[in-house]
Amino acid sequence: MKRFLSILCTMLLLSAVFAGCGGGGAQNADGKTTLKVGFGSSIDNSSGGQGLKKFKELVEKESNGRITVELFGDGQLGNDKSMMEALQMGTLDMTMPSSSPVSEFTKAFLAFDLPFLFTTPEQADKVLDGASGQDILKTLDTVNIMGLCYFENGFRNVTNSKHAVKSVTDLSGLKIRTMQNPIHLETFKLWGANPQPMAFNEVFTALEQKTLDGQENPNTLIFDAGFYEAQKYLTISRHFYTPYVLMISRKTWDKLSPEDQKLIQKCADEAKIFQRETNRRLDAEYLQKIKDHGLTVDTLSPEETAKMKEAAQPVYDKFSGDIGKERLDAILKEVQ
Ligand code: TK8
Repeated sequence: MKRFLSILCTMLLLSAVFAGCGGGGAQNADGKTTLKVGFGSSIDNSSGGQGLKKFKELVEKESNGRITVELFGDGQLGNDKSMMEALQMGTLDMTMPSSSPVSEFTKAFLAFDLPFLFTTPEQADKVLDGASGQDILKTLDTVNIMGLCYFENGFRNVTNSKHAVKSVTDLSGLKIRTMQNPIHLETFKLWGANPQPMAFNEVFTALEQKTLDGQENPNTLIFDAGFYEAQKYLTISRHFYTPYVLMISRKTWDKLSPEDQKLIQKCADEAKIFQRETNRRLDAEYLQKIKDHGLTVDTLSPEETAKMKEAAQPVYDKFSGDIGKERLDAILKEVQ
């Protein structure tokens, strides 16, 4: 019954969003604009959702209510990939996927999927906000999307229901859900696991039904999506860092006046700072909640981290052509 109701809700919402308005960024007769934003996780509890709320608040205030931002969370409007497709068609105005599925649209984003690329959030900020990150964001131009800026999903950790993972050998044979991304898939294979690419909104059920042993996500989402309820072990491995990419449909963008474009970019940049701070605070807070819930938490030792990094090294070469060799070299220099 619950499932039926949620499907019904989704259908109603979808028809509300896609019907009638005939595309995104609709300017109403009174000159007002409504921007519809879809997101895969919760609006109220996840750091991404709180960042989007900040964006909404700023845009509505700065435009004196001329622009309204409507937020649809929990994958109500689709998953990361299908929402990006809706942006391309102009049936949805904005979304904020993790960077990893974005690489299906433009390969340059694969740079951020490299294992252990960043060790601190400050390193990530520097690359994302600097020339390399901005150059990668610009590649969205080729797919009818305008990239605004990067929010933070964060450092990803492994959970599972089988046994404690303290070394790369402990990953052996574990069925771990990964995002739909070739580097993530290849990396987990190199670590001896049995990776299962899957959309985010299918993960909870698969963990509950034990068709998966585990998954990997930042602490904030492990808590927010309720994965901890179906998992017993968490390893703080920080093996990938995932930015969120805040983006707007090119069709919507082109309908906005230059002043409104400027306003939206400014609010996105401001919300970004708030969101990153919020994410870094919640990462620690939600880890405590996961512990309180009774999960066994291990932190990967520096020696084991080095071993995992070494084992995954082949992906750096294998994907350097897709990323662009010069681009990759520049990033590697910046993180040295
Ligand atoms: C939410 C996704 C999710 C991501 C994943 O929209 O799929 O594991 O971490 O947060 O972007």
